[in-house]
Amino acid sequence: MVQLLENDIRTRDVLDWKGVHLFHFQGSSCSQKTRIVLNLKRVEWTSYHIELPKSENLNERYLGINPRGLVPTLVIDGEVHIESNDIVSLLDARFPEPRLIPEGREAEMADLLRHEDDLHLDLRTISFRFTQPRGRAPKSEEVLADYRAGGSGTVLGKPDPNKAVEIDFWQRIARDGITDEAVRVSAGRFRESFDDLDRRLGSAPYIMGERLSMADIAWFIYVNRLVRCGYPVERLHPNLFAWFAPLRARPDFAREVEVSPEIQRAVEENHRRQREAGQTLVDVAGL
Ligand SMILES: N[C@@H](CCC(=O)N[C@@H](CS)C(=O)NCC(=O)O)C(=O)O
Repeated sequence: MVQLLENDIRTRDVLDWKGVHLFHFQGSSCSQKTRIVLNLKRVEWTSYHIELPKSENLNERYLGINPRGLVPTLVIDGEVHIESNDIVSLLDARFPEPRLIPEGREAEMADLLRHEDDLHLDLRTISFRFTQPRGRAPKSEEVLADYRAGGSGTVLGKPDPNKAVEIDFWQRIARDGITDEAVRVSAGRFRESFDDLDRRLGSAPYIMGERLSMADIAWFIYVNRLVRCGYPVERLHPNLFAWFAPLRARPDFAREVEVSPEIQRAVEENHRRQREAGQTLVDVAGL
């Protein structure tokens, strides 16, 4: 669990906040997952929308709350929690109805969620090339300098290595773009994971068996994003698609993954150009 220590936090007023507060962004996969969990549990929460395209996550105030500069962040009765999988696990413990982590299967769930988190930069790699174009350098050197300098720079009292990984990602894509090779590697990792899920879903309606669990919510978000990028889930993983389609039709899931009409148009225009150039996700990754 990543509950920040008081010394990690520079924006001190949040330590006095009562109730449940979520810093999130509509289009962020980890935020979408967290909001679906809050919806299912009917938790009342206060929303703070952080515009990632405007780098609001890297300003002094937000870095003072989450030194890692990522969304989501949960503030609950003055406790500050980061890392979406830790946040949803905490929500399951504090608001147990309905239970989304089956009792006695916590370790198995932790493995499934860790694996999902390990693919986060792969998701970003594919999203940045196959959803709406974000320009060559989504974070300028100036913004990255503020990021480097802002906040305490510590998580649980120790210098946070994740920040350097993030800065490296932004500098790499500004330098090289999202290369074909990076797409092939990331898509290959998803294909392997989706094959595993497809096998599980061949013998049960949900990833962990008979009931919807946190694993379904977490992987739903990834499958949804990959489908939007043009990954052929139905053709390559039919059981996974049969599981995904009814979840995608549920209003409490659909609402959280909705995109604005302008973004949808930009994605479609990007796909049209990619089809003309023989550069779709299927073409580049050889799916
Ligand atoms: N492991 C983290 C990953 C969080 C993460 O990378 N969030 C993304 C949005 S999905 C973000 O904040 N990106 C920063 C940006 O795009 O500037 C978690 O699960 O919370």
